[in-house]
Formats: sequence, structure tokens, C-alpha cells
Amino acid sequence: MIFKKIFVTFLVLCAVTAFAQENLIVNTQNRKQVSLNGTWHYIIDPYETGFYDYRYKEKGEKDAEAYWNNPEPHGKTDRKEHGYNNDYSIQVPGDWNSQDDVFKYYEGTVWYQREFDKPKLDENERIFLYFGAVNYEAHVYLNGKKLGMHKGGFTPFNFEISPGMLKDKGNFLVVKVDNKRYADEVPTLNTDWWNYGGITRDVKLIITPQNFIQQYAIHLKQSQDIEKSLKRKRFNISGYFKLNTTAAEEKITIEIPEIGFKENVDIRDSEGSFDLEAKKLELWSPENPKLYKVMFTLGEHTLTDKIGFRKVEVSGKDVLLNGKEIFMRGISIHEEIAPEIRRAKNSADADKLFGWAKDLNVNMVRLAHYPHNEYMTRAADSLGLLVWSEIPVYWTIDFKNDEVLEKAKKQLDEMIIRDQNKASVIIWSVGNETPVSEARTKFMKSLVMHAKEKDDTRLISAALEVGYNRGRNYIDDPLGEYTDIVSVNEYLGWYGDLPHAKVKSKWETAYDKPLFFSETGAGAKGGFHADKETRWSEEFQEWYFEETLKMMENMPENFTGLSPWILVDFRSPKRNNPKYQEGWNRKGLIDDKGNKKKAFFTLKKYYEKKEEEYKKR
Ligand code: GCB
Repeated sequence: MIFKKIFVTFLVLCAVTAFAQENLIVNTQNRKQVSLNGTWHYIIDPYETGFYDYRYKEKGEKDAEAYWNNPEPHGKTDRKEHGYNNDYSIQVPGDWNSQDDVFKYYEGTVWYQREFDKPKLDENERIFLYFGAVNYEAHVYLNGKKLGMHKGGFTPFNFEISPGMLKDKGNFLVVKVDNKRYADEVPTLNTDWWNYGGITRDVKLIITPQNFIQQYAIHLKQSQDIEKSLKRKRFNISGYFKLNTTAAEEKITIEIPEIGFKENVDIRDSEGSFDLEAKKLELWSPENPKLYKVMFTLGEHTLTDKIGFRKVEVSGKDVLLNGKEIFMRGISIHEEIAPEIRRAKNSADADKLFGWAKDLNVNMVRLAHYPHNEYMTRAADSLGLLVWSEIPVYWTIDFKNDEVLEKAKKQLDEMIIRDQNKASVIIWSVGNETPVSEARTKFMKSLVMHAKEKDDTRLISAALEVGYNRGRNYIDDPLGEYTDIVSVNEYLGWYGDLPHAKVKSKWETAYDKPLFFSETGAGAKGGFHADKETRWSEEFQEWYFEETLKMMENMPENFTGLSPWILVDFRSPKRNNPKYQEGWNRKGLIDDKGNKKKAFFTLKKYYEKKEEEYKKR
């Protein structure tokens, strides 16, 4: 009997963790909802006392000492050794590190708690609890019952709340958040960024009709000859729907009112794809980030979205957007607001980061090294910024471990499902600087293939490393065989030699594919001025960029752009020069106070020139 119970629990847990992405609800922004952002309570629990009993076994669901249970004492004799109150408050969304000094360097478990009243529901409506992201592991409990758990610090998840679980008033919601690092997680123990913990993104109740559209994709069919389509003013539009329904057959109407498009799609057994034709579409591009209001109607309910249509492809040595060769004037960005030493979390933060990026005259952003929040990709869509979006398969992941591969795939799926309708996202990256070995290439190839299988409307890449060899830089990492573009992180003049070494440097790839510099950069402390050979000075960084840009003049024909490292200084526990770094990676073109360094203007000028050059083509 006990065995059976354990087995059943195991199965339920597997279902919750392994298939969470199947149940993911997309486009939550435009659904009926109640925000659970705001003030929550917390308990810091480094020993996980709220989770394990004194023999270190997971506590039973009804255990009064478990921190997911309401600890209100029943009377004066009642012994309660935990509790939630306003003296221990924390804001959601937000990392915990920036909210109180007790959290500054904390990595471990923190319990979050709040209450909420049952929202008014129409007949047959369903209710889901949605988290934009929790770093890293979340166990979610409602009124003492476990809703589920999720691992992965940068992707969304949701659980359904059955109607019987909710009381009219004072529903007791608890989340155990744990951001400890482990060798067999993604990312692993070692990263060059700060491991901000907490419920870092929005939390909300999503209210849906009984039967609803859970996931969908709608895009230009990538196999069409785009020049012909533009000439004929007829475009193939394809995609799919995944419904949450009990009906065997459903009909969905897709409308794009601005162009008079209205078509029906029949769906059987909850899933189906479509292939349709639209006229007069204006295509999305950085120069014209045209988004259309698109409406999907199932029964009496309509879900709307704002969607751009574009085609991205590799043709020989070039990357083409809507049939035209592009040069990616990029910049890498961490999801951090440096002047406030915290994770970015809302649309004002996205505007701030992209405001800086736009000022640099970029047309592309590399959102490193993990999926950023959805405000970023929504903003990129409307601002016309091409996006590289990445999963945190970073450095020395446990490549021999199949479970780690599954964890990485799950994050990849969640990233793709959430953002597959963002025209701006043109590259999925499956990792960064993974050291070459047979096991690693097998692992990474499997991720590339998985991404291709899930989404054929984008390019797949990964940031590779380059071995410098006396001025000849030959990129032959075996992973390059599988990615659509060959991307490398280039630091000649910072990690080896001095910047002048760059000018004579030659670049070659073993692959006949576009070449992209996913990083290049040098550290400088904002406001520190000296001669150009003095490390950490703004002049050194400026010199580094000047030499880099000279090197750009001699790049091979397949060179297709760069996303230098990085827009803003970012917090990193690995950067401990007491005078110049003080816990910050100083490769930002903008310092941690928000001041532009000299190199910002060097790169800006180059990007202005590049923009003009490509306009004339
Ligand atoms: C890299 C990594 C990036 C680091 C950067 C650096 O190659 O991809 O995460 O922060 O170098 O500053 O060294």
C-alpha cells in the first residue's frame, strides 16, 4: 500500500515537472486576470526547516509545522515555531537580494506567503496560477495542498486551481523558493553573473473559459519565396493551436481586421495546424516594426495578440530578413538594472534598457544568458529590435547526464512556447561557451535539433569559443556544423595580448555559414581616466573598441554582425579587483550608475556608419 502511494506520488510529480511546458498558457497579458503582485511575507529558511522534519524527511502535507500550513496559534498553549507577518514583507515581483540587506548574498530557501480572495468567476470559468519566473526551484502550496513544483529560474509555469480548493476569502498561498546552485542543474554552479533569488517576475491568476486556446503560433510560412509573395501581395501564413478542451472538435476563427483577413480553422482532438493565405501584409522589420492586431475566437471568447510577420533565413553566407541581407548591429544585455542593483522586472525596466540600446543605434540585442522577462520581448517587437534569446546552458554543464539534458530541453521548450509569436526573436541560442568534448557536442547537438523540431521560423545558434593562434583565428568547433550561424565570443586584446593585436587578426571558419561575434569587450571603471594602455581606464576600453572596429574592416565575407559585451556593467561574484571591480563585471559601455563610458560613443559611431552603408544597398 505504502509502495503504491509512493509510486503514485512519484508519477504525479513526474507529470508536474516533466510536462509542465505542455500546460503552459501563452499570451497571459491579454487574458482575464487578477494580479498577485505586491506585498508578500517571507521566512528565510537556510536549513529548510519548513520542508524537512528533524530526521530530514519531507514533511507530510498536513504537518502543522510545515511552512505551507497556516501557522496561526490556536490558543495561548499552542506552540508554533514559524509564522508570517508584516514585519517580514517582500515585494513581488523582485529579486530578494536587492530588497533587504539580510538577503544581499543569500542563496538558499525563502518561503513566500500571501492571501487572496476568490475572484468572481462566471459560470464554467477556470482558474490558473501563473508565475512569470521563480529562481530557481519553486514548490507551490495553496490552502495547505501542493499545486506543484517547477525548476528553471527564467521561464514561466502555471498550475490549475480546482474550484473546490478555493475559499471565498483568505486563500493561503505559499511558495518555497530555493536558488541554491547545483552541479546537475541549468545553469550549473559556476556563472559570471549574480544568482538573484526570488519570485522575480509577475504572479497572477489567469481566468479562462471552460475550453480555451492554451498555446498557438501564427507566422509567415518560412518556406515561401518571399520576393514572390511581396510581388503578388499574397502571403502564406501558417501555425498551430493547442487547446485546453474536452470537445473532440472545435472551430477557431482567426481575424486580422486591418487587412480584412478572416479564416476558420477546424481543430480535432485539441491540436491542429493551419496553412492560409493573406493579402496586403506589411512585413515586420527593425525599420518598420509593424504589428497587427490578431484575434482568435473559440466559441464566444476572443483572445487578441499583437503580431508581426517576417521571414528570417540563412542564404549561403548571409542572414536574410524578408529576403534582404542584414547586418546585426547588436549589443548583449543582462536582465539587470545596475543603478538599483536588481533584476529587471517590468515594462519600465525594458524601456530603460532598450532606451540605452537604441541610443547606441543597434538593431539587435542579445538577451544573455537566459530567457529575459516577457516585457523585454514584447518591447523588442514594438521597437523593432532583433532578438537573440538563450537558455542558461553556460560553461561547464554536466553534459554526460541525461537528466540535465532533459532539464535544458524543458527550459528550451518553455522559452520557445512563450515567445514563438514574437517577430523580433530571430535566434534561439542553446548555450554559451561550452567546452568542446564528445559528450558536450552530443548534448548540444541534441538541443539544436530539438529547437529546430519545435520551431522552424528562427535560426538556431550557440555562442562558441575561439582558439587564438598567432593572428589566425580558425573556428572549427564541431557544434558549428549543426547551428545555422556560427557565433563566437571574441576577446583578443583583453584576455590575451593588447588591443593592437587585433588589427592583423584574421578570421576563418570551417563552415560555410554566416559568422557572428556574440561577444567582444573589455573592462573599464566608469569615470577612471588614464592613458590608453592603463587597464580599467575608459581610454583602454575605447582603444579596445577602436581596434576591434578596425579589425571589422578585414572580416571575411560571411561576417554578419556583432553583439559586444555588454550594454551595462553587471554584478558578478567572480570579479573581485578591490579597486576597479568590487563585485562588478566592468565590461559595460555604461557604468553601474548609468553613465556612458567613452567606448559607448565609439561603437555608436560605427553603428551609425553601418546603418548608412546598409541603407544604400
Ligand atoms: C564570456 C562570457 C560572459 C562573461 C564574459 C566576460 O565569454 O560569455 O558571460 O561575462 O565572457 O566578461 O569575461
